[in-house]
Amino acid sequence: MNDEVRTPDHAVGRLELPDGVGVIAGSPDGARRSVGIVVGRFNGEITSRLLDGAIAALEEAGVERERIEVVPVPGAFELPLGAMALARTRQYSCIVAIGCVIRGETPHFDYVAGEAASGLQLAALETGIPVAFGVLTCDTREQAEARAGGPYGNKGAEAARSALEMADVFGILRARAGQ
Ligand code: INI
Repeated sequence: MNDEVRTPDHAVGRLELPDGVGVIAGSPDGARRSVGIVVGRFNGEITSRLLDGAIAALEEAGVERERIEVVPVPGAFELPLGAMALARTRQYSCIVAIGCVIRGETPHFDYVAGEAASGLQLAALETGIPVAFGVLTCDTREQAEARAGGPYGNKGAEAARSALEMADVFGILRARAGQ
């Protein structure tokens, strides 16, 4: 599938699980799930493509379009607050955060990208709702285009599948705990 393409920097082999151990593995199954998406307007040409990829992947996984809700925010810096607000409603199985940060001349990039990453993780850890990181952090616009439906796939779609997979794992664990 084109949107799973790895860059040459990454190892291509699949995870090999040893025999004889219990494995609790989720799958990106979207049936009966509601999904919240928070998306940055900054670098909107790129984030629009990531958003399209995410929605297509969710629908492909069985999420009904009417059960996808999108919250646009100004930029990547605002993604954690948006994700936290969505997660706290407890109306969504998972949240997909989409943004694009491109390095400029100043250290601004490091603050925006760093806060987006740590804030999104915090939103997930604080609420227990999976939050996927569909945020590109690139040196150039070309690198971003390559990962937003270009030769290196669509990272919005990957994030959407990751969010569904984690929601599924949580569902399995909750069922086993009798919750
Ligand atoms: N926001 C982004 O999403 N991407 C960027 O590349 C970016 N740059 O480079 O400045 C950016 N800045 C805006 C930031 O996310 C906030 O919206 C803004 O600082 C207001 O809080």
